[in-house]
This record gives sequence, structure tokens and C-alpha cells, in this order.
Amino acid sequence: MRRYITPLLIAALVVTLITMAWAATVKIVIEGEDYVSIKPSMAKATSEQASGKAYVHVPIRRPHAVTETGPADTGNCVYKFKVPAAGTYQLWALVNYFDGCGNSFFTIMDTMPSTYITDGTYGRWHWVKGAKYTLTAGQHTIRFQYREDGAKLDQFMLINNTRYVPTRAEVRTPAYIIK
Ligand SMILES: [Ca+2]
Repeated sequence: MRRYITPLLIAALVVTLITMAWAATVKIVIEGEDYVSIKPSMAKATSEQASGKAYVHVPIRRPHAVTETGPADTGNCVYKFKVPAAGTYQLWALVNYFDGCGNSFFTIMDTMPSTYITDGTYGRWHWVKGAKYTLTAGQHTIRFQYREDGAKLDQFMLINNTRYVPTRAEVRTPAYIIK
């Protein structure tokens, strides 16, 4: 009997540590349409395919840019949220990009330097990894801003588990959203 005790204790310890790690994971999921303010040419739109049946986007301009010409205005959406535990949070965004000149948003956290979120997948909803932010517990503000026309944002997530990779729409977390 005795020779089983050590492996059992180790197994119990491992399970406890894994449980603690998972319990400490904070996932903040905000819909694109949860903004506290919206400025054109960022606009809200509806879709049966979108989480919450809505998203925000920079509508395609005609003629659509064929080079990296820069945005035509400072259209943006501002979001306010509560962080329950200080830490390093990975930004993910569920987006649909038009093409190589319509595949990014600026992302600005609080007063931190502007970054942007982009990748090379077009014409379908998919998750894109953005910047990592060191956040204190408490209230924060993030702005998604027009960088290229033809970019759509369904929802975004901030998560303190940097290994987590989202694969489908996440469940909105109203407890962390300030509206
Ligand atoms: Ca949405």
C-alpha cells in the first residue's frame, strides 16, 4: 500500500496546481458593439454570423486603397472594462479582414503607445493575436481605431493566460464590461 502513497500525493498536488492555475485565469470578453463611444467612420453593423448578431467596422471606401496610404479619419470605438487581477494580458480580436489593405486596427490601451492588430487572413471571421499589456487591477480603457478600411471587429478578449488560443466566438463577460 505504502508504495502507492507517494505517486498519489504527487498526482493530487499536480491536480491542485492545475486547478489553481485555471482558477486564476481571467478572461475578459467584450463585444465590438459594447463600445461606450463610437466615432465615424467606424460604424456598427448587424450580421446573423456575428456574436451578439452585431459587429463594428470601417466600411470599404471607394476607391479602396491599394497601397498603405493611411487612414482617412480617426474613426474609433472606445471600450471601458474592469480588470479583477493585475497581470500581463494578451489581446485577441475576432475580426474579418477585406484584403491586404484592409486588415488592421490601431489598438490603444489607456495612455500607452499605439499598436495595431493585423494578420494575412481575409474574407472570414478569425482570431488575431494583438499586443500584450501589463494591467493593474481596476478600470481601463481600450480604443480600436481606423487604420485600414474594410476591417471588421466582432469581439475581443484580454486574457492573462498567454498560452490560451481562442478558436470560436467566446462567451461575453458582462461582469467586466463598463457601459
Ligand atoms: Ca459582436
